Parts: sequence; C-alpha cells; structure tokens
Amino acid sequence: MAYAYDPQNIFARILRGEIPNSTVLETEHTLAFRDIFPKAPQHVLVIPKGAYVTYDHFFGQASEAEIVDFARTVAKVCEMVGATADAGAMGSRAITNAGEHGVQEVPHFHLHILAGRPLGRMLDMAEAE
Ligand code: DGP
Repeated sequence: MAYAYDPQNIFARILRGEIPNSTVLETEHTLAFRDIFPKAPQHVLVIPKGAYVTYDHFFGQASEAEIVDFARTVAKVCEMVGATADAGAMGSRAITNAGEHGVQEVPHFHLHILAGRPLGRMLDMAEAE
C-alpha cells in the first residue's frame, strides 16, 4: 500500500521542534503530548516519530521496535494520566481517526487517549454527518 506523507503536517512540525507542545512522555520512537483542544479532562495524543499517515500504515509498515515502543508508551501514558481500567479505576477511550470517513484532521498517525469523565457510547449511526 502506498501512503503519501505530508512532511508539513502539524505533528511533523511538532516533532521537528518548530511548534511547542505539552509533552507527557517522550521515548526513542514515540511522543505523547496534550491535545490543544481537549475533549476530556485528560486528552493525550500518542504519535510515532516516524512518518506514518494512519494506524493501518503504522501497524502495517513500522518496525517491531517502533510498534513495541508505541504500545508500551500508550500503557505508560494511561498510568500517568489515570486512564487505566484496572480494578477501582474509571477507564478511558483510545481513538484513532483515519482518512476522510474517519474525519482525520492531522495526517500523521495519532492515538487519542481520553479520560476523566464518562465518555458516552462510542458511535451512533444517527450522528453521522
Ligand atoms: P484528528 O481529527 O484525529 O486528526 O485529531 C487531531 C487533533 O489534533 C485534534 O484533537 C486537535 C489536535 N491538534 C491540532 N493541532 C494541534 C497542535 O498544534 N497542537 C496540539 N497539541 N494538538 C493539536
């Protein structure tokens, strides 16, 4: 599959240090930072440092080191911001939007981690715009 990556997208610019961000955690292959328009008390975006457009691009073509690093960073961020769902915890939601139907605004793969309030049902056919 061919994915066209736009190196001028806003997250690429954040990764190059051209735009500031509120970093939660940074590792060799992954950056987690706060969403600029939070939809919940905790709203963190986790992105790979590599040039991947969507989750299918990343999980299909990234190296195992990048994928493991990304997954472990997600788990660490969940612990750091109280987004776990272990005994006694209130849980969270992880979302990744892809392409036009997914209403992806920034074309660099990112996982939204939302927590800190009840998040409602995931999807409703009647809500489709
Ligand atoms: P999506 O629709 O899944 O592509 O969501 C993109 C998210 O990125 C959206 O929740 C707002 C966030 N965002 C856009 N620009 C910036 C930025 O410059 N900094 C940060 N921290 N977040 C941004």
